[in-house]
Amino acid sequence: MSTLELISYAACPYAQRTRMVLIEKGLDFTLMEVDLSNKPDWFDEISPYGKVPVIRHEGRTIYESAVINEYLEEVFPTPSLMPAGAFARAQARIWMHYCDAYYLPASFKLSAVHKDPSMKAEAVQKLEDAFRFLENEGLRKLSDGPFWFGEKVSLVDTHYSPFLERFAAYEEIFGVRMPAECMRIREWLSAMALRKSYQDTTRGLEKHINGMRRRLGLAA
Ligand SMILES: N[C@@H](CCC(=O)N[C@@H](CS)C(=O)NCC(=O)O)C(=O)O
Repeated sequence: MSTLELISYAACPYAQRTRMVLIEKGLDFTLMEVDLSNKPDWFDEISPYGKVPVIRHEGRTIYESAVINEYLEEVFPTPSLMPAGAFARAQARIWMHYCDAYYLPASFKLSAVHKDPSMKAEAVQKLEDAFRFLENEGLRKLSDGPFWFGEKVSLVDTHYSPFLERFAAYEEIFGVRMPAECMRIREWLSAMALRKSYQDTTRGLEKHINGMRRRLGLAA
């Protein structure tokens, strides 16, 4: 039996980040799905925040997707999913932080206020600003692509991929669009969609749309 276990939930984009990293690294792991609406007692003991993903490795547990993924990078350094050099690594961490601190709050805000037209307009504006920032300050400045740090996939790519994969459901449900000039983001997403880590973990647009509609209490 594998010594690496991932406690996950199929629809969770944070757990998907870790599944993608495990696949990119070619690691053997056991996947255990937890029903988040009926969490087993043992889950509280290993997940202080009550959230997935959690990994169990050599008898110890680690939680928080970004922390787990850097742990995997340290313990299983080949193939490396971080760029070389302290400065580039700091850049990678800045862009992962941007995802969690700015991009995701902007996208969650839109789903929270979508029924109020003026609040929705403001939320759409903020989300479009976040896309432009990713495009112009991130992808365009860091490399010629297709990935964040060039030819090789990194933890930044696996950090964003599950969430930008789901943006298509936002387009469908909220009628929002990625700004037309964000060509590098589109190219990046197409390059990600070709990877095994994406193909083995994606649930497909229909499930994202249905899941999001269910969570928002919208008719199918
Ligand atoms: N910051 C966490 C977020 C994880 C998270 O929000 N997971 C959700 C599922 S997508 C969860 O487990 N929710 C269960 C709950 O909050 O009770 C990470 O990056 O791992």
